[in-house]
Amino acid sequence: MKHYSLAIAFGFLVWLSGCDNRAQQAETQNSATSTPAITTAATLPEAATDAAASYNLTVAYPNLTFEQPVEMTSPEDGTDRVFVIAQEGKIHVFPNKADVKDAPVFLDITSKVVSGGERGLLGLAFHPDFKTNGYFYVNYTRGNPLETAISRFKVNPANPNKVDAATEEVLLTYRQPYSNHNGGKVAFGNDGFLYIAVGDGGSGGDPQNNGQNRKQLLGKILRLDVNNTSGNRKYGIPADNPFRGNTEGFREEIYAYGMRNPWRFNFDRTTGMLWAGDVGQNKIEEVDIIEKGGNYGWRIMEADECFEQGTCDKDNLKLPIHSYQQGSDTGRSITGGYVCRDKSLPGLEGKYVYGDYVSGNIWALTFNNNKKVNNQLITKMSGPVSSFGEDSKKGLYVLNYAEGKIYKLTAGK
Ligand SMILES: [Ca+2]
Repeated sequence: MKHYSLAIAFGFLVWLSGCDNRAQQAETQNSATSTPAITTAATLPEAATDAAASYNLTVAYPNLTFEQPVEMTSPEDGTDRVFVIAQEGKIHVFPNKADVKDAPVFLDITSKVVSGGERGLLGLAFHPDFKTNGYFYVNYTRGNPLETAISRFKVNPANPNKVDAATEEVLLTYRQPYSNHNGGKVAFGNDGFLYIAVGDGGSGGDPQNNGQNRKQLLGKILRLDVNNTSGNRKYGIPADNPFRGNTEGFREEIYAYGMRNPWRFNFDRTTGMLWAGDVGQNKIEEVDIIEKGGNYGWRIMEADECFEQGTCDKDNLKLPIHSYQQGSDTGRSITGGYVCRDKSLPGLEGKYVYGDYVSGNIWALTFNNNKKVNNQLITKMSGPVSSFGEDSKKGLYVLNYAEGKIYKLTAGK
């Protein structure tokens, strides 16, 4: 496995990152100190501002513990239910109440999923008309040779908390040449189209140059019209997809390219803007505002810098709105979050809240006209941040991958 592991320090796998250098860095770091790489709040450099004391992480559902949770989301169907993915291949469902006692299995496809490291059941998106059609979409890895499947399932009409796995309709598959960098997020935009995060295929340094190769789906954000079909495809190509009808052999599913591993992206529910955290290689983690047809640079660039060279042609490449150098105080693997629309967090309204898987840091990025104003550390998770989540009231949550607990982001005193 060519991914960065903190197994020595914590007894579980760190994923999403990806190369031998980082594994070596981690081992060096861990053998050099007897304490974990995660720092305490007292040692944070830019961190300890007033804002840091103003936000807390509170266990949202004390009775519930999940096996390696990687996603939390809610359909807008009026039921105020929460859905949580366990990476091995299960989706749990429960009412959004703090004292909820258990979280029954909504869907179990563990027998189909190849899980472990960065593989598994990784993404879930409810159709905008889920309330009437019962459709939802998942992103998971399977098979030998390994591939990603984007599939649709349909909820049991007689039991809204149950799904027959046999309802699966596979829409799209693509080979995964290495076990890491499988992307994972799926979400519907305000345009009603399904967006898919696709990593560069893995190893380290994108050896196949997939990010820049528009004839491949790897290293991209894709956009599909799941309400139509076209030719042999079980989905349509939106009329304004940037490479629709091209004569160069580019994949028409592509919405944006030059991504490394955009593990988590989300739409701002108010503005519709698409925000992604793209996991860095050896040096830099980045936040991108994803625009149609944009080339986000990988592997020419790693965030703001030329990748492994002094100079490179940056023309026509999209730069991140924000980036941070990897380090024990900052982090080593970004987890993209949400533009906060939680009314209980007025101080974070309209800010992009995201974190780092390795350090547990959680920041709020203030922006104006797509430019960064500032970036504040607001709190810190004791454990790996696998994902952020939203409930149907736009409440903001953070998933602790190792503990299996879900935390609500709350305002302090
Ligand atoms: Ca980039």
